[in-house]
Amino acid sequence: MFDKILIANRGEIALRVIRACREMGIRSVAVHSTADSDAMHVRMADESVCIGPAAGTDSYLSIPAIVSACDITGAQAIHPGYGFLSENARFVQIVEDHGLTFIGPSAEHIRIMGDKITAKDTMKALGVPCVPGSDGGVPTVEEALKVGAEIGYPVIVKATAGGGGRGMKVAASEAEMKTAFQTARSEAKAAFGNDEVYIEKYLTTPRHIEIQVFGDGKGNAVHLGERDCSLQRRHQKVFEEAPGPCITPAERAKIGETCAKAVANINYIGAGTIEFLYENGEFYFIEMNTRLQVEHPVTEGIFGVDLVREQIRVAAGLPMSFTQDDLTINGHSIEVRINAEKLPNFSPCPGKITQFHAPGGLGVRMDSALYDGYSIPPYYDSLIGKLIVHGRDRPEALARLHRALGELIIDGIDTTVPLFHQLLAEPDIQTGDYSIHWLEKWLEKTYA
Ligand code: MV4
Repeated sequence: MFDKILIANRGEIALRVIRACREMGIRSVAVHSTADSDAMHVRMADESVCIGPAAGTDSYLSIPAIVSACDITGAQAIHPGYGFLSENARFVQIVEDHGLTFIGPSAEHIRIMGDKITAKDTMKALGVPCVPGSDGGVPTVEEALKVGAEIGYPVIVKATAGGGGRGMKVAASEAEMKTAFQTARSEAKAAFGNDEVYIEKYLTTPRHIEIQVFGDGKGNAVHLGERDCSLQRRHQKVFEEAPGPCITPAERAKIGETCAKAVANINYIGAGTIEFLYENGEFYFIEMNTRLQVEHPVTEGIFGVDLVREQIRVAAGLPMSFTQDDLTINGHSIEVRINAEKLPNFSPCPGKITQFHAPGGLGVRMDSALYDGYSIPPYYDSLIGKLIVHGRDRPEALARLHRALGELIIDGIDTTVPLFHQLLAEPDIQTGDYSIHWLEKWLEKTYA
């Protein structure tokens, strides 16, 4: 096992990893920018290294600075958290070339899943159900029209270098194809330097269901069920839950086994998420994320496992501490993302926290790097906390979320907390009746 791990991240996820390290008897190294000298992750880690100026590109994304920080402190492994360098195949390669361990998947798996056409081809060959569409890249409008005629409209044109909602255009009919295709291509070229696009049948009202998988890199893998992350605004998740309110145990077992088999087959190591659109009882693969996700705590809540501990174990060459048979779902978990943003426009709202009080009690988990008097810097993501609740069933989890939100105090800045009070009063949220478009439609009618 490692003696010392460096965490190449900040905020709540850095604390999350430091906590796992401490429970495992592993020393932790925080890295930070000059804007983060007073940040909680710096205070909580065993030691810390300043790696550059405030801008993320000069600090948390600086590969030489982070590798040097390992050298200085003697850290043997790097946990990337999410965002920043967590899905950067070149970083993984450099880390390994320096004799260090990247706590996450191989550079090759990150590269495969980073190219959305290759990811889809790979998953299809592994027996994972995909959205009907083009066979690989579509180079010309003529080809695009042919695909459209075959699969039928509406269709969606996606950039292979995109993902997470960037570089997509919908064509409702043949008449819209030329513009959709050309716009998608030129936007992809400008945004990613790669204009390759592919085409899929456009699903009109799906849910976003993602399967948590975990591999040991030696051909063994498990699944930890699904999360429903349909409640999003501009491709940013705001509310996530597990299990999915509309997924039956039989559906879960079937898609879960398919996903676990797929990642076992490629000797995948560590945590991964296989994203699906779910419509009319069918799962359609869209993307795979090769990192620990923001919303992983809802999965931890219902399975009672520590996913970061498992990431560290398999990175050190140890087996996972559970098998598929050990994994049973207990109750229901919900996470809400608390952002330093002002409603109704979700405009970033950094500033000084004059008072912070985290909720507690049975079934309540607050992952946040806030403290009284902390100043949220303006340079990074606006996520400042995640409130995660667990209950014996969904109604209990909802009641507990309502209760916990009432205890939470964040003064001095605006946050997304009022949104959750409002959402909890909505019948569709109470019954779990929502698709990927529900939140944006609700925001339109509520704040218009
Ligand atoms: C789609 C789709 C409908 N049909 N693909 C958006 C993010 C990226 N991960 C994939 N996305 C979508 N792909 C087909 N074939 C609709 C979306 C989509 C979406 C997906 C998940 C969650 C929220 C979304 C909001 C708008 C569009």
